[in-house]
Amino acid sequence: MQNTQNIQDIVAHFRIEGEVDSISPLKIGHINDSYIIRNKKEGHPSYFLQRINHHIFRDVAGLQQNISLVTDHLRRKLSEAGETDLDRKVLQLITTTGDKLYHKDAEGNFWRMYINIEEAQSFDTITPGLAYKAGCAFGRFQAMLSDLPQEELIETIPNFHNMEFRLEEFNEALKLDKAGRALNPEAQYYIKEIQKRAEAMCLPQRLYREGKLARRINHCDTKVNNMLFNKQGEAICIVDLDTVMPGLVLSDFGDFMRTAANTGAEDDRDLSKVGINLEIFEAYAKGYLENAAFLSDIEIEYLAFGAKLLSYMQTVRFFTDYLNGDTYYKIQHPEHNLQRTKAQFKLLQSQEEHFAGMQAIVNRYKNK
Ligand code: GN1
Ligand code: MG
Repeated sequence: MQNTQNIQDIVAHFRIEGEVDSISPLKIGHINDSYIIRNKKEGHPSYFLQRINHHIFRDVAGLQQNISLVTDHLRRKLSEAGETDLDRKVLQLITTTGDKLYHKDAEGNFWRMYINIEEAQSFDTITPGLAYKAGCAFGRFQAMLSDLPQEELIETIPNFHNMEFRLEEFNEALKLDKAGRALNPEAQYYIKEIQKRAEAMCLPQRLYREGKLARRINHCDTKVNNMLFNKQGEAICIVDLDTVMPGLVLSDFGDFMRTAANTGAEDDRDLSKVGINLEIFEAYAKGYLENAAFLSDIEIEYLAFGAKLLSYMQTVRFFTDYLNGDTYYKIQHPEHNLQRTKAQFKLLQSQEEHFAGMQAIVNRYKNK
């Protein structure tokens, strides 16, 4: 995080209305740094400023262009549907004084700004009622984007949810063992468990190659806390659009379940708390399937698999970062990535145990 004076200088490069009152850093996300800029002048918005992690998002211009295309498209759709108050329903980028979608500072950092959505809340754990609304909202989100041509978007992180690629990264990390962590018995246990499932977990990637599963425009980070709700508990806006790009819908469905349909936290120290929450699973599946009319039979058939896949993928990604010496995710303590690995793997085991139940839920709500 930067000091306030530096941030003030950055803010001055954007076309904001009113006058800066206060700047406060926000502790959200594992990747970018975020700040809220409050306005001194009444009637003017507050703003959300982010330093984009350009080591992870290598093509910042392409990334910002994606977000601009997607938010313009969503705004047009909502407006055609007669919706109002659009700045609370779709992220609104603020351009720089040079009319660009981001600002590059003298140190080579990249910054972007949005209008901040006031009186909104996000949750790390939710009720079935909210999960149902989130399911409806993510289903509508994909439906609204279904006629935006995929070729117009870049892959902001190539192979982002490609399991074969994530396993290649894992194997490379294992071979190099940069942090000298691979040989300890605990790590050995997770290595074997990852390897045991590797082939089965690459099935969707094979189905895609065979032309059986299609790619659509996905969010690719449908964590429960990327959904904003208003004070009345209505889902209002989907945020964190860095990874909106073509992908398999099972991964968006799965990532929500990974984060919301878990009785514990993503990085719970107490593994006895971690497991699938089938009530949340059911509520979200119902809302999603009611709104995602575009899905093919085979896409529906693999939704529950998507939940297992995303927990497995996140186990592999956290563990790979642990083996690499914690270079990707922000960590709060030295063993954080191992702790995350354990919690994600525990969730996967619980999903494996309840897989038939998850499939039955999806079957109950399809075509309704
Ligand atoms: C990262 O943006 P954030 O921190 O919510 C990651 C996701 C992971 C998630 C795990 C660009 O998301 O893919 O699922 O952490 N984003 C990127 O919590 O790698
Ligand atoms: Mg993100």
